[in-house]
Amino acid sequence: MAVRTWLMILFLVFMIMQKGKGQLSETFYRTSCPKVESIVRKVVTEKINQTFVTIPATLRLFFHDCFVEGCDASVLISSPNGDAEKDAPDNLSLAGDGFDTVIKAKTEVEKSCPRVVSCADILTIATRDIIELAGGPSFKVELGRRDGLISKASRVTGNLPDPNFNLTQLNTMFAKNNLTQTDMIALSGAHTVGFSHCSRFANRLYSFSPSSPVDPDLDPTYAQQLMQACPQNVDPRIAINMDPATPQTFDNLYFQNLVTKKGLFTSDEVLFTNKASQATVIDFANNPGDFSGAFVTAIRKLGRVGVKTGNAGQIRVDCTAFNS
Ligand code: HEM
Ligand SMILES: *[C@@H]1O[C@H](CO)[C@@H](O)[C@H](O)[C@H]1NC(C)=O
Ligand SMILES: *[C@@H]1O[C@H](CO)[C@@H](O)[C@H](O)[C@H]1NC(C)=O
Ligand SMILES: *[C@@H]1O[C@H](CO)[C@@H](O)[C@H](O)[C@H]1NC(C)=O
Ligand SMILES: CC(=O)N[C@H]1CO[C@H](CO)[C@@H](O)[C@@H]1O
Repeated sequence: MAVRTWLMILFLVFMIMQKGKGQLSETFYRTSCPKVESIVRKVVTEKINQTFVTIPATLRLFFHDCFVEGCDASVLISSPNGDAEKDAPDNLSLAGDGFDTVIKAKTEVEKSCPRVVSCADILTIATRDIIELAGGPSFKVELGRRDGLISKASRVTGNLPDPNFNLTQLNTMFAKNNLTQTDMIALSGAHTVGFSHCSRFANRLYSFSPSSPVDPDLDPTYAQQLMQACPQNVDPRIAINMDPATPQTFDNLYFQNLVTKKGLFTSDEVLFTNKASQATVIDFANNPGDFSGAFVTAIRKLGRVGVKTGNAGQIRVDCTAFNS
């Protein structure tokens, strides 16, 4: 073959390799840190052994990270001025065990592969692991995210969904993140584990409307139970299980709860009451496999939101601080 043809082939191979560098891949650390997934898995397992809260805390942390600046560990940054992403009003409810899981896993990963694995990828792997360890589906994760250089409380406002959102508002916010209505419904199934503070749904119990203080879309017996757990003027630190049936298992009972009007937030129950999304909720309630499949598709898509790859951002050494 002519030299020119060889050069052309070389150039193409180079271009393909360059392209690969800027993309997420399931084998991203195959040569640079082959043990990363088993290292993270061990830390996550140990942490869950200490406290169940690790599971919902890590899952919600991943969601909040991805929806603000993309999945880039921006939520982990601590600012001495108290104006980082995690300092936004929603911070109080991000449980510390999620942060602790990533920080502990990073410490272990750094011992084997210093300055190679991003905090954003560690959070992604840990999230996959907690889902599986809570009884949810197993799946592979794409890796190769870089850590972001921006973390601002002011960027949180308007980028996270509110528990009083209606279907249109939910769809709009998820669509901004390249997620469909089906993705949004499946991801809402994350509320099958974890806790909510009373303040996030008290309006549905005490001040829904002038004619009906209790939200008519709430099962009356469940509403009574919620009022007992969350009386008016309750200690703001009190939190209750979001899935009253199987609060510690990642299953599709969340959707069965919606069908029986036991969705905790308006944003949960509306998925069933609105005809435009009801069929999907009924499908997920009746077919656990459909939910699992849709959830895996959706959380892998969530993991691609706003990612930095290639030479963008940095690989943080300390997940709570930008490299100096
Ligand atoms: C669809 C829109 C969503 C809304 C309006 C919403 C809202 C909320 C609210 C208000 C809480 C209670 C926080 C507290 O009081 O401590 C909560 C908890 C939680 N959310 Fe969501 N969320 C949504 C979607 C998601 C998604 C997509 C995920 C993950 C894939 C997720 C995972 C969680 C988890 C695991 C908890 C429990 C946290 C804990 O126990 O520490 N949520 N959510
Ligand atoms: C977690 O706890 C179980 C039982 O208590 C034990 O068998 C297992 O070895 C523990 N795993 C880790 C990683 O600590
Ligand atoms: C959803 O809420 C928005 C904002 O409050 C409102 O404009 C819209 O009409 C609502 N849509 C439905 C279907 O209720
Ligand atoms: C959504 O997808 C488009 C096309 O792939 C991409 O350019 C854009 O950055 C994505 N948006 C987010 C928030 O990830
Ligand atoms: C625990 C914590 O960090 N709380 C802070 C949350 O953010 C608000 C400002 O939005 C601060 O006032 C809190 O101190």
